[in-house]
Amino acid sequence: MSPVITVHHLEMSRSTRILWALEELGTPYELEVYKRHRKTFRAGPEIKAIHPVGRFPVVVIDGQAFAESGAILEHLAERFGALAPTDPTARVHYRYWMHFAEGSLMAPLLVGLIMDRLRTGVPFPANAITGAIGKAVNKQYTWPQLADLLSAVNHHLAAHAFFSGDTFSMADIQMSYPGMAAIDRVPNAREAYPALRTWCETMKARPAYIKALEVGGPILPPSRKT
Ligand SMILES: N[C@@H](CCC(=O)N[C@@H](CS)C(=O)NCC(=O)O)C(=O)O
Repeated sequence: MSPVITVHHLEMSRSTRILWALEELGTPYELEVYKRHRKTFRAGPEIKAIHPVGRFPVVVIDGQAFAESGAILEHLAERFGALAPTDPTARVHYRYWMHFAEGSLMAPLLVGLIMDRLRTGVPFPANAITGAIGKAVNKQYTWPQLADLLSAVNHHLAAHAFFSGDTFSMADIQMSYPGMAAIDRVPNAREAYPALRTWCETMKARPAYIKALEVGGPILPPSRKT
């Protein structure tokens, strides 16, 4: 019997990954959609009633609440016996990228985003000073950090079609949010990381990804270039 699954999904967020995984698995699920605050872009506190961490995604499977995207994806892979490689070499890649997404790549991406907001999200004329600080932090810390990390991603994808090697897996879904955010938001990423860009385009063409966006809306917020 199929498990009863409810996805608590925050618009324009990492929880799109869970919708995508469930569409790939072809299993039914219920959806609860939460909106971001228009100014702060934060989520409200209601989700804490479902899971105390108060972050998205949260998935309830047969009455038990699960949080943390990577852990949810691994649980789904085990439960459905799908989208995780069994070959030992592929499993090494799989585990590495499953952890790399949130453990290494997301932190500098978020710092970059926040530093950019010091220019665009602070009123004039204070934003001249805060923007200069943000720009300096990004130049000295964020962009060099991301250059190292994204070069490693690009290097892997230049040699392998997918993150676990030859076959699509949950590792591709887990890497989708930082991978797509990097290509969309990091200066010159499209030119500097062509294998990552091609992989992003391949992922965006998958029917289950397209369905997840139809159901849950865009994965990223609109970019604020000005
Ligand atoms: N590492 C966690 C991150 C969870 C997280 O921070 N989610 C964001 C959405 S992308 C969130 O819930 N933000 C709500 C807020 O900050 O108010 C995961 O991958 O599940």
